[in-house]
Amino acid sequence: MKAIPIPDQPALVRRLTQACGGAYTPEQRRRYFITGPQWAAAYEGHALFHAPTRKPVAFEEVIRRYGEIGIGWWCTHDTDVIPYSALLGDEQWAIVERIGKSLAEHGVRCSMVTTETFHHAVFAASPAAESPQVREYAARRLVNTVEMGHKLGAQFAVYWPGSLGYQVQGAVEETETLRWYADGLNAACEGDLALSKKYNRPTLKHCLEAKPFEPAAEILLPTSDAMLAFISSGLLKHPEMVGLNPEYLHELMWGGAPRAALARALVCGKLWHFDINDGYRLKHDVDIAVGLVNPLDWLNVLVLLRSHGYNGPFNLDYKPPRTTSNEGVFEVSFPTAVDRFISLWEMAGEVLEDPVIREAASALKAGGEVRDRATADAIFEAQKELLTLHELIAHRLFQIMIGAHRGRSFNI
Ligand code: GCO
Ligand code: MN
Ligand code: MN
Repeated sequence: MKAIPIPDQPALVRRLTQACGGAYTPEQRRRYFITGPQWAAAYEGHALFHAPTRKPVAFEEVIRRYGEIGIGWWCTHDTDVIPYSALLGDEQWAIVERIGKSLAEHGVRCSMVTTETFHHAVFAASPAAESPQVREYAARRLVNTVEMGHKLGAQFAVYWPGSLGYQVQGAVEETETLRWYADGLNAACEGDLALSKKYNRPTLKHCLEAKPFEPAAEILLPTSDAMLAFISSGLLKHPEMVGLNPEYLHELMWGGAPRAALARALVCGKLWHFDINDGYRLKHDVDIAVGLVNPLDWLNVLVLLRSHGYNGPFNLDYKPPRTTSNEGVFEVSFPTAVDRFISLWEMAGEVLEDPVIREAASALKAGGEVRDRATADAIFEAQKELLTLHELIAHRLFQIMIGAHRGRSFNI
């Protein structure tokens, strides 16, 4: 095949993307509570072993492109948009005002704000470091982010304590560090109670996000379950203001079943925000776009969330791959991620209505007719044939995913 001149490449990618079909319109996409992070679109493709492959993208462009795609909500770390030199002073509020204008201009709203407490050298020993000066600074930053959130109209604040842990044991006493970490969250919640009055708005929903590995070697709060225990530990002054932002991949990374982790958060009434992406078990945080690795598991996750009326954000916290260009991020990566999510969400609706699954599930719940209810063998014999429905339901889910329930078949 002849080499393809650079100027012809975007048109080729666009033509093949259109040839894929199955795209939703921006209006259809805006009906879902799908949120786009500043950092995901602006990710330059760099990592420990990788030089960047993309150019920096400012918030004006991210917001404009999200608006065009039909991603109705935007979220950010404080330092994604405010340089360290401008933080905590007047200059940051001028930037926040510019962000507000950009959002209004492109019909996008701010859903969530989050504080970067893992990148800058000041957090080398975590935001809950031994040094009271570091902790005081971290608390100021958290309250400052809450104020940014109120100014931008956000409903959520997220906390990912990535560096809360250690590389080597000895210096860190875990119970003390957890108390100090709670002090930071307490400052954020108390600050929020005052700020919500000042801005005449409801308080934000403060959501904790766990990740089992990276960047600390040993992590003090590695899973959503650890976060739930922390919320009800008695260390938080306002546990009712604090819930969870589980991330699909972070639960998979430690070997858990993401759907089961979400179920545990649901029964605690703490599933408030959800980072959606994909990846592999027991590997690093590859942050692949939703549905590209485990579509069937994703379908099952969304069946659970739909059946429980989850109405919080679905946050596209993934990293467009290094091989995708700046243009590709907005032409291919985001629109296709959104469209896979919508397809899976609608399919989940179909699963819940599916007559085969409904009848099979209710038959299982009815159980088999047993004469002798005190005998294990008799109870088992009475259900034995019904239990085959477990496998049939799994097959039916697969059929729904590939469209076989609508008559799609493959010819040999
Ligand atoms: C990660 C984390 C982050 C957080 C973000 C919001 O994998 O690095 O998931 O992307 O979601 O810091 O707090
Ligand atoms: Mn995340
Ligand atoms: Mn992640």
